Amino acid sequence: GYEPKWWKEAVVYQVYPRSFKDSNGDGIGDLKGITSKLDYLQSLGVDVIWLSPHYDSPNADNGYDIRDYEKVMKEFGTMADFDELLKGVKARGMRLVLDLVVNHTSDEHRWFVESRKSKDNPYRDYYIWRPGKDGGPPNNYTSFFSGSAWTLDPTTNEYYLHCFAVKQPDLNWDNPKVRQEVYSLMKFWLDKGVDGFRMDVIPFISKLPDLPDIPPEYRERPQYFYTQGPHLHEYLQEMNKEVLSKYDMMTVGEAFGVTLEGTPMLVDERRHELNMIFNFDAVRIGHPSTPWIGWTLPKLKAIYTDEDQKLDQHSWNTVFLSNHDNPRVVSAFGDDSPEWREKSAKLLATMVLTLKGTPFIYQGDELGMTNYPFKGIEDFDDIEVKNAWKEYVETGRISKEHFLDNARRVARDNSRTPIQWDDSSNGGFTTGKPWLAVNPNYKKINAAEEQKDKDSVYQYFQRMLAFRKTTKAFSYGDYKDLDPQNEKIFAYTRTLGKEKYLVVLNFSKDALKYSLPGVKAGKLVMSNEGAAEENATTLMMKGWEARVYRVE
Ligand code: TEU
Ligand code: CA
Repeated sequence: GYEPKWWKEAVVYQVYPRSFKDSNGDGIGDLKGITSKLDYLQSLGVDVIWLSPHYDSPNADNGYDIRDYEKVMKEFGTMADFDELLKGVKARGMRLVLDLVVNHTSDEHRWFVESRKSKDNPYRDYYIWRPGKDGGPPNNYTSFFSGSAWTLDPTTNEYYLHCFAVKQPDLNWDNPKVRQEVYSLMKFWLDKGVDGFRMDVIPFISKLPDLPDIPPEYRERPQYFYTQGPHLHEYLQEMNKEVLSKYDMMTVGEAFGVTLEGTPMLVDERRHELNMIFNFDAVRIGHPSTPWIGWTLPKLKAIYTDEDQKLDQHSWNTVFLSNHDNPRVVSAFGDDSPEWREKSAKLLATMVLTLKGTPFIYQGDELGMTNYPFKGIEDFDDIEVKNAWKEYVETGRISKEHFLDNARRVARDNSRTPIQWDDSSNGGFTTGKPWLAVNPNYKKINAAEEQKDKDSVYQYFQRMLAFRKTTKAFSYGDYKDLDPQNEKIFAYTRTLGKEKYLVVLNFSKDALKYSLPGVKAGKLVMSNEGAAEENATTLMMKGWEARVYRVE
């Protein structure tokens, strides 16, 4: 069985500070805004708050480009505001986890400012510099934000590596001084009392020796190549020894480009690296690809079964279907039409909170917030989409309509629109002009409304979270998919000793008569519909109906 740990029983809620709550009317969410909503989060019933980057940054990539790791972004407030937030979180019995972005820094970080000055600057080797080759960049690495991953710096006439934006130079982890700097900044925050880190693109930190070209089979998905550096595990074990092992904390690695087979290497507790990782197979099912190819329920179920089978009792999993890099969960996996939005959002909540692994909820999902009705490219803010527009549309490689069609479905800005607090102007997010437009559906979909309505998505989350908290089988129970091929019904059990729960989810708007394979439903303990058959083997499932039974 699994060794019990608080982070295996916790539910994590991700806050994207820029879009959470603005306290001073400048249109940008901030730390004081978050503090003012801690009662809301506590009454929702989440255990851990993961804060997307709150550090000093010029915001080329909304804080994922850090200029100073030991300073608070001025738009978000001051260190005193941070201390106040942390205190407020702890006072409510919750925990706070920070975003650790150390594969790269901002080009405005003082290390890079020094590094680019001259080839013999003491900070030169903090980053990855190479001379050009045949009049071009050193190799064929591409950036996830379009174009080459190399930029020529005129001062020294050498190129620096950036797997993401031009303003996000990659750190050179092979330099022991860089590693010590990182451990020291981690301790700075841990000593303040934070409870852990989510680690941004952590498997990219070890680069391949001599930086060979991406071979053809990896060109469409270079992340699986960038994660093959030979020292990744050595560096994480060193970090564990010097930092992680000294605190009662949790770590979750954003394992972009790591296969399921490679996962135990990062999370098997006997290896002393990370506690858990985000695997992208489910959240990115059918994406990125142009056009959007969609997904099927059997494919999604196969991923969960595969994860369950490839991770043993020494490796812990995570469950999530959304974050700040992906569309809204109800738009991507449910049905965001007025008729089915609430029902399907509740069904997805039921699933994420009863599958095996620590669940991560993204802000606004508890309200059933939806994708944004983007009209043209001018409605977007994100560097990823804007750069891709230049690369594909402005060069005529992809038509405008085709590009926008895809962006409306998958663009990161879908999930970055401000939280809809009430039906006042700008959804009560700000008294000023929001940095990114509020979804016009805020009059209907907002926290104030949902807190009053016992049938709301918010109150369903509340009940589901409370139920999960008292039910260890959802944390540690065995998982079994009862009907892997079924195109519409997802039925599975979670079993811990004598305790057994059955979850039945109708992933369609059709009413269905469903015969349970080899199990009898017992007492109905959770449902997004109300009363239903009990002690039965045949269930009449309504569209997007979700039920949880206790099996006797
Ligand atoms: O994301 C890296 C990542 O895994 C990708 O999903 C990436 O965001 C991009 O969408 C690839 O198409 C992390 C952060 O979560 C993201 O917000 C940052 O932009 C990125 O790293 C760089 O720090
Ligand atoms: Ca503000």
